[in-house]
Amino acid sequence: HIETDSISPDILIVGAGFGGVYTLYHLRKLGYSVRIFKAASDLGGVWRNNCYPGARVDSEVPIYEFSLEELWREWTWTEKFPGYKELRLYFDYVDRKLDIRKDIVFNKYVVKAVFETDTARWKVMAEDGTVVHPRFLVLCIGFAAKAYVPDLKGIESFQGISHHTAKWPEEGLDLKGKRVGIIGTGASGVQVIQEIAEDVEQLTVFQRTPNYALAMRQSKLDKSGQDKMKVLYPAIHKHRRETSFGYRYQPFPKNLFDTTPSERLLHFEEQWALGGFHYLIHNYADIGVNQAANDEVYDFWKNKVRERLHDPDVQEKLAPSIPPHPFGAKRPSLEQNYYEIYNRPNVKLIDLGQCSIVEVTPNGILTADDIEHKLDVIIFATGFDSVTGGITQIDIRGLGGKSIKDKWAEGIATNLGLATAGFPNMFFMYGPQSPTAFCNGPTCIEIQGDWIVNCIEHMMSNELTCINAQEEAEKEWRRQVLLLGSISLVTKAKTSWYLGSNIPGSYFTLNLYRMALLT
Ligand code: NA7
Repeated sequence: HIETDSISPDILIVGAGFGGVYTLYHLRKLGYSVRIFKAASDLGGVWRNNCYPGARVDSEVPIYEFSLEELWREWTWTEKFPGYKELRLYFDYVDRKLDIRKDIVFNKYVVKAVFETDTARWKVMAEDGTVVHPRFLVLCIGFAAKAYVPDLKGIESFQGISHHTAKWPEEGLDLKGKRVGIIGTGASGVQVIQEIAEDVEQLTVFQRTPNYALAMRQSKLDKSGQDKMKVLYPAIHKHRRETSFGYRYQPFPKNLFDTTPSERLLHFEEQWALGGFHYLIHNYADIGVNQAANDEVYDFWKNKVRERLHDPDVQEKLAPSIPPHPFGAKRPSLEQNYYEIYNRPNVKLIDLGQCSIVEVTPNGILTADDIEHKLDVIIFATGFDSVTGGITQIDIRGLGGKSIKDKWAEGIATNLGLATAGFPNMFFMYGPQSPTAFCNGPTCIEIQGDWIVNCIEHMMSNELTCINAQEEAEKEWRRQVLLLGSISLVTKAKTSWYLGSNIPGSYFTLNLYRMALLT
């Protein structure tokens, strides 16, 4: 091991996305020595890892940015929903303003962390042998740090090019004139499909479950318009902390069947016209818990989608008469021209429910109808071992040498989704049992980041050595998370990263905090 105590900080943060940068900035301002270890070669978190064609955020500005005035005051976005290139430029700008990079050690992939009781410090090891001994360990690795590729028969035999969306080559990939197959129609799949369909010779989409995608209604932004809006930013950023999803808008404070059919049709049309997540979030308060209300929301969505598709068979595959899961039980993507793509002659949709994948062959993908789909490129838009996968792939050992993976194999337990008993002086954010999937990233991160920073400051200024989550407290938090999950229709989806059930043999419980709003 290379002992590098010269960089052993008071606090080690893992990850340099929104969470890592926010926490570093605030802890450093308090005078502590802080370092970030970052696996990639630059900052930007999820926007560093995801550079597949069409990668873009589904939350609009100024909701999706830091709320620090020293940052938003001089920054101008060019689009309401920025793409990954602009988000990377934003992180460059953040670095220029806050001088972040100087405290990040890049290409440091953390593989192990052991809590040493005699010194009450963590011993953290990176893949290259670097070892540091921070007092506090803060994991800001996001919920999508571990990509998932299904274990398909013959996968190694494919002679063409294949990539997972989160492992896309930085230099890009020329898909012009290629026969491309894509597995997965989640947020990443939808974005890739609509971006590449026009360029490729043939696009074959292997869909297991249709995405209930919503119209993004993207728009260009200019400086003068944004400058005028900036007088509202403090209120907008304050308000986003107070809404249940961390956005500008809340669920509509009425139950669906307390309205007339005409009233709700008007409401649906208005939310639809606004675009983004309005139709999901600012819909009636009970659509997440009442199946009959949810069915109405689904039917309106289905009819809107079907209007855009020419082929009745494709209509049924993309917007089925019988919903495979409740509306909102899985995260809808925001789309720009996703549905029109399926009217193109070079796009083929394979419904894996009707015809499953038998194996990957050297030349493509063989389906159960004995057709070999000849492909030059296979794109795995198959998601992540989400939420816990990024944490448990690090060999983290707390009191008594117990590993976090073993602890959570018996069921996830955290206190407030911020810490877990037996792992003192360690915090995580935007992870298990916190609002994660149900909260705009920067909002959740700033709230959790403030809590962690305040806690560390309290300990440092009072010369307290150790903080450890209490088992009783985490039992109560787990009870609340599961209770909220149990009344939510979210648990009705068959395969969902919200439940961990997208990974074969994994959990099937809502391990995220989902606020329930009932009127
Ligand atoms: P998601 O949303 O988990 O989507 C993964 C997709 O891959 C989804 O359509 C899955 O189908 C599909 N999938 C997964 N395994 C298989 C197998 N074995 N065969 C066929 N299809 C499969 O990941 P994304 O990267 O799109 O988005 C993740 C989050 O990142 C997103 O919610 C945003 O918050 C950002 P399924 O629906 O499970 O039937």
